[in-house]
Amino acid sequence: MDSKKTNTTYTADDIHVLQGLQGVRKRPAMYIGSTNSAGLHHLVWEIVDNAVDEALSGYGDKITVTIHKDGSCSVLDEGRGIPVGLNKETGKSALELVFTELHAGGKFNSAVYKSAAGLHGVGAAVTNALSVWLDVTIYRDGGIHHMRFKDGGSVIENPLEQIGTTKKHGSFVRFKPDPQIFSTVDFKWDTIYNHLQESAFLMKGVKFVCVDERTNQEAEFYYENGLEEFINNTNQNKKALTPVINFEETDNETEISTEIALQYCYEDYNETIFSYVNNVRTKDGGTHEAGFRTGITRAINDFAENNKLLRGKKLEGSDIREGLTAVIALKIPEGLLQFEGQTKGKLGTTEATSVVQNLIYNKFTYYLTENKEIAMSIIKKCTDAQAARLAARKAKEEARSSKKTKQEVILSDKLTPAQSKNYKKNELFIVEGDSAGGSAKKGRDRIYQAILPLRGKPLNTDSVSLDKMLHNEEFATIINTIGAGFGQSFDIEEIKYGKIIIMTDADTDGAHIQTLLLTFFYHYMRPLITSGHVYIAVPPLYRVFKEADRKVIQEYVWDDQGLEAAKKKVGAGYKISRYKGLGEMDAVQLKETTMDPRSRMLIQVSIDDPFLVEKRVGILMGRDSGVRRKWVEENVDFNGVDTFIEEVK
Ligand code: TSJ
Repeated sequence: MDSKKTNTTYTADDIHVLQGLQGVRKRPAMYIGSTNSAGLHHLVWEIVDNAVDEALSGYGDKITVTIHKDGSCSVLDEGRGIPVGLNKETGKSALELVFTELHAGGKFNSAVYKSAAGLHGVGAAVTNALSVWLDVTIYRDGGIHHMRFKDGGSVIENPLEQIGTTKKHGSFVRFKPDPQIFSTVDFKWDTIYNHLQESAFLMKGVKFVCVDERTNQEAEFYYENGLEEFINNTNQNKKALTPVINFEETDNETEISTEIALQYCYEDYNETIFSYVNNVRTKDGGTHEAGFRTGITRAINDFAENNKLLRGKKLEGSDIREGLTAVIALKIPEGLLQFEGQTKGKLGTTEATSVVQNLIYNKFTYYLTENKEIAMSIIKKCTDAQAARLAARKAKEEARSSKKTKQEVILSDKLTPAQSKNYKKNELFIVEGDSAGGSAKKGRDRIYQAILPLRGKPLNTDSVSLDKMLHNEEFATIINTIGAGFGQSFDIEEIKYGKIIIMTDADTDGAHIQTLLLTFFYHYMRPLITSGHVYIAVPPLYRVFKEADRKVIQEYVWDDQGLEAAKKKVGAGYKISRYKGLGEMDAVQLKETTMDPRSRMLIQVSIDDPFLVEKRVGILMGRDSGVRRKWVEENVDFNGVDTFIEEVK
């Protein structure tokens, strides 16, 4: 196919086009965020978003993403097909522009609601620019049309031509990412699977298929009651207090359409709110979330007041949102769209506040009136939360006014405390096992590092009652040591350590212990994670060393790639020890490699994507231990909590 055709390269007219694509290659992170695995998958989302836009416009109800054996990935839709006719002035097709001009996609798209592609998506040209080749097949107007690019879009390997006839319509785009750009070109099944499932929840009636030809895995997502199934999926390991409650309405004046699904669960002290605008996550919330919060708070307060269910004081927003899971999905016409914040993750559209607030107030009030029993259970949950909050506040005030100072709080005898009272700088190491705990105690900097050894596996707090958690010695000790309460009364201002560092062996058990601890923090001290106080210590995997002239030359190695370099550095005659656990290191080694800020490696735990966290916590903590073990073994990026590595100083 290639050999007979002459390659078409760009002429002088096309210089600006090339510059655009080359700009993407020069600074890929500016367009796709990073060149790691997240950036790699961004290439897929750019393409998928276009297919999603087509489905949103009402064309095509099936989107298939395939990971191919040759390292390429493809997306197929059943829409109208990207237009292939030539523009008389430019002599170019819309198709060519889509793949060579930045942001061209949106220009041709007249859909009322624009999704990611039309919003802050950067377009299919970016995927082309960062691929070694990209191949397009369009089924349209009875014909099969084909075009192929290579070398980051700088060469048209096959100009657009009709290669056959068909009755089908749709677009097929396949591309192979450039390994010179990305640190990894390994597409991850889990990543694509989760993204497509999330899209399917938001686009009821559209089928998403995920295929991995490397492993012959295939999954299909099709949800008729999108958001309801989203909530069911999120809450599958929780105890439901109410059914999933759905509301839907399009505002006549603004043409903003809103869908909301919500559910209350027992023994959950957090609120989990996912919001979307035109199928794009608004991870920093914004006007629609604000409207939701005000609306639901007023609806419940007014209902409770009218039915004389309040004990005096009004419920606060936090009382009402304890144990609440909600998904808010808006479709906003382009003219009203406004995003804020550095990553554009926050909705700024002012109209959205009153639209959502009125909708939830009116419809939820009506629902409560019509469903008295459910209403009663919700109000009880809220007034219980209120009572707990007031009691905690009272206890805190009493503790303050009594003579007992902070230092007098009795700390566990297991804890080796730090000497300093500089809480911001202090570090708490939660260490797996007594023996490693012993080394850590010796190796620590006693001024600001404290050690708390754990015996065995901590309790799984995803499946036990609050009461049982509080009676668990390990967690009672952790709560007491951190010193800032838990659940709704957790107060981040009171924490006694700026860094809480989980230190376990680098094996499956260690990963499981991390997961259990993070599950606990996630459920009972979430602000500790969201404001970046929780870390995972990463011990080295190897020590490469030799003795020469009565001196020891040594290098610690954290990953397999680093091993060769370390061998060269140490030189002939080296020996390697492989660390299977923390216990194999003596106090000096543990200090040097894992505890001393000048040389250690830490992973800061963050919650980038609560959708994934909820889901993975579900997998990890659910009843199916087989699924869990498989997951733990396959995922080095620990625990379903997205992580990044702190720079090694
Ligand atoms: F990303 C992409 F451009 F490569 C891409 C676009 C990838 C995939 C898999 C699908 C698509 C795509 C684009 N699917 N459907 C469309 N639709 C159009 O481009 C289109 C078709 C007709 C009309 C029209 O007004 O007649 C308008 C548009 C935008």
